[in-house]
Amino acid sequence: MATRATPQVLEPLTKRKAWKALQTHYDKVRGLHLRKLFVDDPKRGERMTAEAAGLFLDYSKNRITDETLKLLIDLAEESGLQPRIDAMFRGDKINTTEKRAVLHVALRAPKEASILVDGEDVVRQVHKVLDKMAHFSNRVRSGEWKGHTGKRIRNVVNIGIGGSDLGPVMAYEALKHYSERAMTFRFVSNVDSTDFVEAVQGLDPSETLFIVSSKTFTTLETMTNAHTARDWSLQGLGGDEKSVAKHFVAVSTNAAEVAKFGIDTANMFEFWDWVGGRYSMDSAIGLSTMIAIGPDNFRAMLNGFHQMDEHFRTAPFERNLPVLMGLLAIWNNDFFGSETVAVLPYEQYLKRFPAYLQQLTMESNGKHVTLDGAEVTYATSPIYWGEPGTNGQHSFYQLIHQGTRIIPCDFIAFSNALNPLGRHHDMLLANVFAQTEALAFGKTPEEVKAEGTPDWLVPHRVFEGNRPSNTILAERLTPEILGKLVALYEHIVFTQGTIWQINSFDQWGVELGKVLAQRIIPELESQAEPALRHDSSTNNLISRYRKLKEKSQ
Ligand code: G6Q
Repeated sequence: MATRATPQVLEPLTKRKAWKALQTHYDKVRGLHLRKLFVDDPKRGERMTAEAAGLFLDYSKNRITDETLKLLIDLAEESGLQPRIDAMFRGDKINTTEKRAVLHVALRAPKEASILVDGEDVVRQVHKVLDKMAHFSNRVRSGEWKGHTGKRIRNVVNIGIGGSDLGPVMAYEALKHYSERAMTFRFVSNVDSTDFVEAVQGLDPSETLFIVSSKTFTTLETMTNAHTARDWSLQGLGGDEKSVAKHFVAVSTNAAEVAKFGIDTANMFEFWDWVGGRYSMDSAIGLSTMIAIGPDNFRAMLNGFHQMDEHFRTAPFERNLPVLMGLLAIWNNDFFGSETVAVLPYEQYLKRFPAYLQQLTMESNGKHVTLDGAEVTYATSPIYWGEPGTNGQHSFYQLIHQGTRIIPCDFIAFSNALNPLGRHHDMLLANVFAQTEALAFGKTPEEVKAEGTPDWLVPHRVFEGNRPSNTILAERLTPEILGKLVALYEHIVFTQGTIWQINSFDQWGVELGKVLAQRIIPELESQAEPALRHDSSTNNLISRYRKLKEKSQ
């Protein structure tokens, strides 16, 4: 266990010594070009790299010097990063606004570990649920678990939203290569009825299992979809209420609501309030993932998560992947003023990874007050976005190369294809390397002219370069590597949240939406004209909707 001391009283971020030093330093280095940095230090591309748990990180194409790195690490230390890491792993209630521990790391702790929350060993609870999930997954996969009419289950539909959907969808897509191809997996999240209708299109209710995934079991979208699914299932199975037990299971922290819905709590897979929704894909929320890839692959994924956890907890900051990437993102965000980060996986199976990261990063660190409730005076989470390469290259990369904004990029690539075909993989990887090179070094007017470009066209073909990127290389996308990648970004978020001194684990912005919609629903559904008491815009929109609806009925 690392032993850096907790700073007695944490200064506000902009008053910290390292922050001020970084400001002075930024004025000195902001004009430096990556072209020069690489010429001055021919070994830079080998030096500014780090490797852990099978992930290789090249961060040399960031606009940094050795001094920048040193100051960023000073900032992490001055911000009490190590003590806060230790506090998380210990199970301290660091989610102060919800008075909860933050223990997604316990979800992948080995059996022999022990972490106490309110006197209970949560690792024991985790493994109990994992075993129950494995038992159930095996029964469904083998056909031992039968539907109401005696047929085996061939279709699994996960119903959930936000943290109870994005992880399962992403993991299913990412690990499709390892999935049971004889089964169909679908996901319903949106309260838009189209989502449900399309998800069950062509499915036979007698062969379909619904997993209702909801931490609270009260979320409007999920409960609406779950009731619709119940009706669909019952209708297809002759209306026998007993069939629900064979076609519905729940993943939740709320046993009372699960029972109220009619699901036998014996078929409920539990998780706990110390697992945040967006940190839950490796909890029971991953039941659909486990059924798809099997318990062994699921455990391999957990092992990957755990390896990255251990790296984050114990590695010195200068070699610590999540710490380095978190700090570099802060450098780009708070000093260069970059407002977004593009995540660009060159692996088709990771097509939902950027969408998954949007919730993880932005719901966690899209905050405007510090832990003490004071308004922040600096930018917090950048906007994360992205698409798999090379598709993005034929679309928005134009702006990344030649637009007026600086968009730091995370490129993610693998040395081995899961579906090798001829020269495809070399071509794919050539594109990754070419992009990072072009972004960093660009093309000068002299180079463009030397290609015989007429003078009037030269400015259009110039690439300024100096655009920062990280490259993450791994051997191949396996369940274990996926676990490592997700844990890497979880801990990047943690690192950033600690420096910004915000609570990365609450989501009051999401709660507000949940409450407001509940107020408006009766105003849309009531027979009598409701007395609307919103602002004039909202009142008008509601009235218009009611009129249009009436007209078409
Ligand atoms: C995640 C958020 C949010 C949550 C959904 C679904 O961190 O809290 O995205 O996961 O609102 O909530 P339930 O799982 O309770 O239905």
